[in-house]
Amino acid sequence: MKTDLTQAQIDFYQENGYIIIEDFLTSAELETWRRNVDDAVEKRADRRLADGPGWRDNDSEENSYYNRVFVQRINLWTDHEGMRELMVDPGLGKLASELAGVDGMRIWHDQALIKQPWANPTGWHLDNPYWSYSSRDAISIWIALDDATRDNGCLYFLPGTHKTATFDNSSIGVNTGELLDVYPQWAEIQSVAAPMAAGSCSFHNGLLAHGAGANMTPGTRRAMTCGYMPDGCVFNGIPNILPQNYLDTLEIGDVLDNDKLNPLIWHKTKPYVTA
Ligand SMILES: O=C(O)CCC(=O)C(=O)O
Ligand SMILES: [Fe+2]
Repeated sequence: MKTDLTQAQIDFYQENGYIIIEDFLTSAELETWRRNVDDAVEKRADRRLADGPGWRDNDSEENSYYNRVFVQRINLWTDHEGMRELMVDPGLGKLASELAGVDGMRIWHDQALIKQPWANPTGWHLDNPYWSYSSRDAISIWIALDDATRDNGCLYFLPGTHKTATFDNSSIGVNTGELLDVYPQWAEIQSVAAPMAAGSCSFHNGLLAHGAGANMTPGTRRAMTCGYMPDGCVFNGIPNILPQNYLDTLEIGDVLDNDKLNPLIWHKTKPYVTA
């Protein structure tokens, strides 16, 4: 795993809100990621989250479009030992922290996002407004487990939008461009496609506008992703993936420092978890 950054890469990320790191994983590492993600996703069956009754794939009208955007399996690190070892790697936390310019990072949630053959596009959206904390330094990694191309649903970014985004958002729904109704001032920005060879990765800011194309091929586009929370962020009242028994203990403004739910995977000075 390539965990060293140049100042030019950090500057590019800060300016544009994303960065692509080619050949991030070695071919041996890529095989390990593929094996673990495939196994963890298979064991989840139709459950998006490890526990809780809701959020299964189903054929309701509300879900029928979204279920065909991607197969989404969240927090695989919590119920698959192999995924846990991969996701708590301090190298990931160090990269995310250095790009974002913060002292340390916690896992917000991971997710496998698998665009199956002929899948719908992923509408333009921001990530951080979905989450239970609000930060201009939130960041996600997206690791290509298959070659991601313009044909099978690679990511697209609207460079620089992280600088002017508020926390308003649109849902990932049937209208791909709905986010531009919320932010009409972005409608003239040229989008950037991010095709990536398997084993490459990108990082994007939690307030950067991004989406992905449809899968116009009979092949599968697998990606493993993780959203990170800068250490010290506070609860904003949005439940997102937090379990009810934890939500019951939280007031708006409380620091989200539960090491079991949101492990600190890297920090400049504090102790952090190691696999
Ligand atoms: O892979 C996709 O289709 C979308 C990815 C995405 O929105 C993300 O990683 O935040
Ligand atoms: Fe996203």
